[in-house]
Amino acid sequence: MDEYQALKIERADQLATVTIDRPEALNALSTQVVAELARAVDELRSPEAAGIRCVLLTGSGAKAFAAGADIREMADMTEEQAAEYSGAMQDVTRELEQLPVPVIACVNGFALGGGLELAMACDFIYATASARFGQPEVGLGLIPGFGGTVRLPQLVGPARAKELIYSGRAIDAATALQIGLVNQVFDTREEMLEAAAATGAEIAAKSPAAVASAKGTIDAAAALPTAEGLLLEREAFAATFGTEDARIGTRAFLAKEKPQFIGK
Ligand code: CO8
Repeated sequence: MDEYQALKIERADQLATVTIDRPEALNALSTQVVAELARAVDELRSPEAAGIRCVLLTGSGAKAFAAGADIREMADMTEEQAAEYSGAMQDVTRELEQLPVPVIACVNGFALGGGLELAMACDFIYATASARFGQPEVGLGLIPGFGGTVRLPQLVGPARAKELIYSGRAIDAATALQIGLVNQVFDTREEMLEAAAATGAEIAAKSPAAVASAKGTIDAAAALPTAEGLLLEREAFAATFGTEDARIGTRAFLAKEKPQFIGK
């Protein structure tokens, strides 16, 4: 993988870990971070990344996943520059969602504003007990601009999203767990990363073709009425029968063997 200044990218077996690495600014999403995230997501799609079956996204340091967009950079932005910044980061969140492999956000400390919006573009969120989540933008005279008005209501319902966005209030990990914003909470960062890697290994042992199809179907169906979603599922389900993995998986089951999936 290429050189990065604001990110660290590590690969272990079938797992890639992307770490936002600006702890001195609580991993704020500067234009450089956004550009490097775009490049990293692109690389995760490239042939060199073949074999990676799950991605973890986290922040370096003890205090933050990401404390939002970079307020220092934003302070003097024109409307035009803000549209460009928001568009670039919205593209990153869409591309993350469209990666064929699952992405697990591992939130240590603050996930505020754009930080929470980035975490919500991942497939699901693990958190440390010290994590705090919020959309504080209205306190800056702004509104969420990296997808928060869209994804937060989808995840926790419009009424809870409105209370969080209008008040700018940050909630703790226990509350985030209770409202379904995060899947699991851990005492320490190490425990969280170990658990996420274990989940990644479980995912990696399954058919990559089927996991990619399930991811695409769930995300596409979320934007559709039930009948259309079911139709989409029917087509995607049928298409899995055209894959090698379906033959490998069903034959291995019948032979009482462990399947060795190839991803197509
Ligand atoms: N941007 C830039 N720098 C930041 C940010 C940020 N979002 N957050 C923290 N920092 C910097 C601080 O300025 C400080 O730097 P320095 O040491 O040079 O003064 C350093 O990180 C440490 O921060 P604090 O001293 O403030 O640490 P505390 O532990 O006292 O406080 C908080 C932690 C509560 C997280 C506090 O830093 C804070 O409130 N940060 C801002 C949180 C916020 O409002 N985030 C939302 C930003 S807006 C946004 O994300 C909008 C997204 C859509 C944009 C649309 C496109 C235009």
